[in-house]
Amino acid sequence: MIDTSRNEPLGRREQAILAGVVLPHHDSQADDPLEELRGLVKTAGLKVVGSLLQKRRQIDVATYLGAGKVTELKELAQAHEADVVVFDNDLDPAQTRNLERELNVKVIDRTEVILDIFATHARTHEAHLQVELAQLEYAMPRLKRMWTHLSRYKGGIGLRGPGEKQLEEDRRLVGHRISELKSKLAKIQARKEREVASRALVPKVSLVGYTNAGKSTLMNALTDADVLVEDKLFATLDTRTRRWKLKGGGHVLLSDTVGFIRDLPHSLVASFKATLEEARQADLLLHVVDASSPIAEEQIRAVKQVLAELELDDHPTLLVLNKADRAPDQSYLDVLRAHHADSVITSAAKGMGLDRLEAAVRDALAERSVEAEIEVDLADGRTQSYLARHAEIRDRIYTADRVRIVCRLPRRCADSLRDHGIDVQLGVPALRAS
Ligand SMILES: Nc1nc2c(ncn2[C@@H]2O[C@H](COP(=O)(O)OP(=O)(O)OP(=O)(O)O)[C@@H](O)[C@H]2O)c(=O)[nH]1
Ligand SMILES: [Mg+2]
Repeated sequence: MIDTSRNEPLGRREQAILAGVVLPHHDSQADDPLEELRGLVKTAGLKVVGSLLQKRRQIDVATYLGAGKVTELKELAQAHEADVVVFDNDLDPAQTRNLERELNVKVIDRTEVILDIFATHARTHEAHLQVELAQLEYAMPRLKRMWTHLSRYKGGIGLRGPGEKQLEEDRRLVGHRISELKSKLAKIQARKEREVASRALVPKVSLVGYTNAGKSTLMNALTDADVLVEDKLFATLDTRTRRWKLKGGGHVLLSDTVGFIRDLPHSLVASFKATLEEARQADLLLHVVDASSPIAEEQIRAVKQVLAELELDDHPTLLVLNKADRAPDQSYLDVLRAHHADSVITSAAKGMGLDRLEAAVRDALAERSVEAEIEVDLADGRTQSYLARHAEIRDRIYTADRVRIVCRLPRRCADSLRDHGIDVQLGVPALRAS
């Protein structure tokens, strides 16, 4: 099991130096390329005592940084009595080993920090399983290094998560545990699929977006969810679903989900598929953006990339430009909005723009479902039960051996019935009026 009992490290906080290499194709608009890493490291409970950045045309294969910079980094680490050097770039196991030997302190990369935060924030059984899987997949090719760690250092970042006992097991046992976790998660996912599908009649809306964009705050503002809101990265790791009552009548099911980040470790994306089931089955995604961030566009791109990895990129999506109250000025918001046609400006914290958001959601959902008249054989029980599950049935008109079902249903269901050769006629307002 993962040790998540510890939120705050005991005693003196571990001291970290941040390090990164900026390569020519790096296109970040951020003033400080290490700013996000700084936030991650702080969220993980470390104290940042220094940083070092190198611009290079290409990386040094052995140590990532050039030899001169490695020496500089070593002096920096010594001067600040650092316990750990955190790299913004992904290091392969050999690079980590080489750097540790040169620097004589523990070296970890951004992925390890993210995994560590996930391990500390996991609350539910499912989240624990997912994090454990991601950690083991990350650790697998690095078992040897972690072994060295165990003898050289006791505990600390990079070693939280799969307990020390687990790391003492050999590769085969880790492999065995990985398949066990995968099959447990597959079962959870199958159960969730059924659960979410059984709520078919109520429209489903999912909040997705970069970590810290304000998804949970928006969830709280729209429903009485009372979910945890924190100025920390990855505050939310599991999905909460609440009923959102629309002012104009009716309601939808709104889900809050785990936040994304650029270069999210692939194993984490994969293992969080079960948690993202709500998003997968949503009729509409609300992509929440921190519109006050100077790198809002980059974050939008990163989220789109993760959505694509999850095969959610062709889902109907509405962009929510949140934290408008903190935006540098109106023109910044105008530019963002001009770039993204389907977007709504809000401030979840100040309760601004929520009515506009509701109207936009209502419109988007209305487009997603259609009024239809569907005629089937009375003997066709399969189609009738499909409609009972997926459609809001308004009327059934019987003839000798057929039934005409007047209903409202998701457009994709209507299309799928048509594909199966069922007689579907769209838009029959005359009957509805009666
Ligand atoms: N100024 C301002 N702050 C906001 C707004 N919405 C959220 N925040 C703050 O932003 C921080 C993150 O908010 P959360 O709602 O936890 O963000 P999240 O997207 O759920 O983050 P994760 O769960 O970590 O992915 C908190 O400190 C909120 O108070 C807003 O509209 N304006
Ligand atoms: Mg959240």
